[in-house]
Amino acid sequence: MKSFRIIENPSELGAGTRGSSLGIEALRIAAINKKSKLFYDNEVVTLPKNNKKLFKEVTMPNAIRLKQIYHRIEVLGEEVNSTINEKKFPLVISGDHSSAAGTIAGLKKSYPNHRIGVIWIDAHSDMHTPYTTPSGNVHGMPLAMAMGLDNKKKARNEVVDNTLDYWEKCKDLFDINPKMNPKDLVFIGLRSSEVEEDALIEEYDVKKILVNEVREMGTLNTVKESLSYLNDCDSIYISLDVDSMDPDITSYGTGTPVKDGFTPDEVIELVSNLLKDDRIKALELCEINPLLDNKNRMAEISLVILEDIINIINKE
Ligand SMILES: [Mn+2]
Repeated sequence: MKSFRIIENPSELGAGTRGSSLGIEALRIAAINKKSKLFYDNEVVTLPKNNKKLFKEVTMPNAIRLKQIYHRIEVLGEEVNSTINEKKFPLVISGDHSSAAGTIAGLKKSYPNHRIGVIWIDAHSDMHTPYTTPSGNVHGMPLAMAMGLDNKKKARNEVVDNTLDYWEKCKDLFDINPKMNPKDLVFIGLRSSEVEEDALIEEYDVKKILVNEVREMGTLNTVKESLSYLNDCDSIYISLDVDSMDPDITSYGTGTPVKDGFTPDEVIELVSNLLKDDRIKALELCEINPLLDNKNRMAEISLVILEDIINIINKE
């Protein structure tokens, strides 16, 4: 049995569309309606809301709210680190995906000598930087932060000094930069990335397994291939963006939906089987946006995914 600690991180500072900080509350409501004990049987730690910052004017257009996001990923990273130190398994539920930079940093802080692997189940590659981002939304940057990449070769933005100060702080979080290597990253379900990100994926030959490839080889072989690719990693983190799923099968209750993704069952099979490997040390689910949804469907589907995963793992 794994002893889970749910870390609720109701922050949406990194998203371009408002509402993902409500994803956690939406998940709780789904749990109450479905008589789920997810938030009752497991220990829950809730990080403070930080929505007030959204009333402030944007001063860093190439990395919007980066100062506040830096403070948030630090707080989240500390919580992930203390959860692991207390021999619990962090199940992070976040608003927007910029949080992942904090979770990876927390894992690296717990295991500074470990080689960290990351399995990124997401429609997007989230490898932008302030130099390359077309939107300025930091939820498209957490992997570049964790890997300490600037991608100046593909720069399109003139980035102002203050932004760079905080970008450096984010990369240097907990005085470890980089936290991981692009060779230790696996994309599963990637189907929407921009040319600047594609250049990095090509330069570092990042491993990716597309939705149709998962279907061809099956979820179990995908799990085996991902874990054997990360053979030299000591600790692994799984990041699950709900937009990895097909919005036409699931819901459009997420900020940046992309068609032709996974079914919920495929996600359950992937994640529950990945978690059987003891090197998996943290799991995160993010980007539920109930304001974009119809009758809270994405939260209900996410609840089923989390419950099934925990049940399968605890039956082992
Ligand atoms: Mn994402």
